[in-house]
Amino acid sequence: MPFPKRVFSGIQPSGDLHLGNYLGAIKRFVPLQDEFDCIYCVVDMHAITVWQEPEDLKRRTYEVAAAYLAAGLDPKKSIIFNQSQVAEHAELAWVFNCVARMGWMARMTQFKDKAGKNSENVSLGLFAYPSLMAADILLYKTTHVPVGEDQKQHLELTRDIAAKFNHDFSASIAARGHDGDYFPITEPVITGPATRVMSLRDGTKKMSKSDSSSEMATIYLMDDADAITKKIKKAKTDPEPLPSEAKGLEARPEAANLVGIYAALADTTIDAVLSQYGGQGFGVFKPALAELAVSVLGPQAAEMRRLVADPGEIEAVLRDGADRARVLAEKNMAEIRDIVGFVR
Ligand code: AQP
Repeated sequence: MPFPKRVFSGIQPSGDLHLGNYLGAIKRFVPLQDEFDCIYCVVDMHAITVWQEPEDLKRRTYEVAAAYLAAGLDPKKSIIFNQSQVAEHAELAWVFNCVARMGWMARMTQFKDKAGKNSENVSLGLFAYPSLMAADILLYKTTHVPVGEDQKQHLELTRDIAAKFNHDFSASIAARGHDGDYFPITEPVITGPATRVMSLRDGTKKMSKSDSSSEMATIYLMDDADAITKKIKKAKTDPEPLPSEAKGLEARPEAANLVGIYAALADTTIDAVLSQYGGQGFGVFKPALAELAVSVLGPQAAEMRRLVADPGEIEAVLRDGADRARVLAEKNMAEIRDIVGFVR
């Protein structure tokens, strides 16, 4: 039997949200609400895989929720909650720790990047991160996960975990009256012109919450109009004018990045941007991009500030979302315990 369509995605409250999080994830969450049952999570348990000051973790949890609401997520249509309020995420992650293989985890490039030369000293949670992510997704039998390009490998691992669970427990799944696989093989949804927004100072490096190399590399969602404009005007570029076709952006990572950002902010395509700006230099393009970015991000930043100033509204949304998520999670987790053979 096909699985009913369901979307799940999440963002870690591990740093200040940036344009990459918005274009690669949050903005794309919004239209999906009209097509799917959607669950959007603030993944605070993922965030603590690296040290977080407790007060910062709280503040950033509110900020991610505020960014969701300010971007247009509707808590009546979508379930919006923070992960730690639904304990079944941790419980299923443990089951998946026993399904996933060490070799699968050791291949994760994000772990290698984050651990760097310090791999003996990072938390065990950072190594097991993809297993918790698989639990987030599969706890709700999610069929579609909108994410940025950097999460592709983790989603492949989620598919491997689902397939191995379905295979290892196939007899138990069938004995409990389930028709076919228990978990769906989830589809990543990585679409649009800005699935990998790059640093404004280095077009080969991902824009990231944890990039402390330069203030000017990252546009934060809470930046004011002056900061956004300054960062775009100072963004690294090359001396050539923009090409009139996308092919001309190959081997020009900084130019490709800015054109991709423009296209995503304007809800258009890279070709359409180049048909308007092809042949023009950055002296024309950058001010146009800055104006567009301020017009899209400015009102959202104002709404985020309003929401976090008095977090009562956010707390109510997260509590209600967690109550609704828990109903789904408890039902599925009860079945999973049974499939695994836990006595209750
Ligand atoms: N630069 C990016 N371009 C497009 N999408 C991006 N995402 C992150 N950076 C970019 C997408 O944002 C969502 C949430 O990401 P996350 O909170 O799980 O953290 P991350 O992927 O590890 O991204 P960050 O912001 O760079 O955090 P740090 O610095 O902590 O690693 C995901 O859908 C992600 O793809």
